[in-house]
Amino acid sequence: PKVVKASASVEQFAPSNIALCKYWGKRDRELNLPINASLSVSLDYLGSHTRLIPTEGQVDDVWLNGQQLQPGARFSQKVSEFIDLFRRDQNLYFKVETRNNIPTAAGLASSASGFAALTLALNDALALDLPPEHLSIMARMGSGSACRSLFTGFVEWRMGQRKDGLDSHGVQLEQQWPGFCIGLVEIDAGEKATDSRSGMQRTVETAHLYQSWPLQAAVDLGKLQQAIAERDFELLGQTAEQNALSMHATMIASWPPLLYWQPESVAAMQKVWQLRSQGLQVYFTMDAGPNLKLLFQRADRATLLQHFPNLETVEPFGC
Ligand code: 2P0
Repeated sequence: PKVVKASASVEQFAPSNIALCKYWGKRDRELNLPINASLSVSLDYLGSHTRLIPTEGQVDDVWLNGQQLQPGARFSQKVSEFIDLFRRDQNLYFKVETRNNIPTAAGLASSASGFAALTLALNDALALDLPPEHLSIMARMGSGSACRSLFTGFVEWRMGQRKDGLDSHGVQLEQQWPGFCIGLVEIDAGEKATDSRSGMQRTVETAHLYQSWPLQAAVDLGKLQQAIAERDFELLGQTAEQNALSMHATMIASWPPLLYWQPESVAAMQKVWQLRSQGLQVYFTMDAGPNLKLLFQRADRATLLQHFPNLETVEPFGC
């Protein structure tokens, strides 16, 4: 993109997102190009606020949730390398303040919303005026799943076919689903031992089972599109839960094995299955961590809260 000199400070917000069909595996690690298409739902007001203030310094000064990071810290380096894509060889540095309002207790990843908000802020600070799909492509370079956080509601990440990645970005689905709820079940809010980036690389390189993953994802994507178009909650829930468990199966089949679950994760899964056997329409999905995200409808919220008292619920399409 064309770059002009930044002047005033800017602030932008981007939501976190939960994938119903997961992104797991890259065909290009430099550009974050996925092996499969994915589909997510954005979490409304839960996400990252990022402010950019031009500085006279010769390095970016990165703050996360009110704390200044060391220039050598991993997140700080990732942010600075991402700004390099916009800065190129210009003498242009920022104080970057990112605040996540995602309840830390929920243990949700914040890199998706963080890089999406940073992309939007850079677009403003540098007066680039890039169209949404172009912003999504840029956000993807920071973190793959960030390309979905550029949009609200249901979002499909089209994997694309080009080597340069210019056709690999998020696309917002037009359908809304009032009453669609997501519940965050905290099992463990701590840092995970293996981040997604190295976890997916290990899976692609060592799990023979991974060969079946692109097929599973392609079938699930079609089912989810149908479920969303027809507001078929059972089809959506079944597909999302099976997709998440299939992704975890490829992780477990890696070497060294990758098991993100804790005993309490399994107990929560069994609780969901038991509630379902009693007629409650509740499903779960899980990412590269021990926490569960429950999928249900507003009418079942009160009943569900009796069984998961600490459930933090979000309605991506409002009330
Ligand atoms: C997803 N995850 O679709 C999947 C499910 C985790 C499990 O996207 O290396 O942080 O920055 O492209 O985007 C997390 O992966 O990885 C992720 P990079 P990212 O939500």
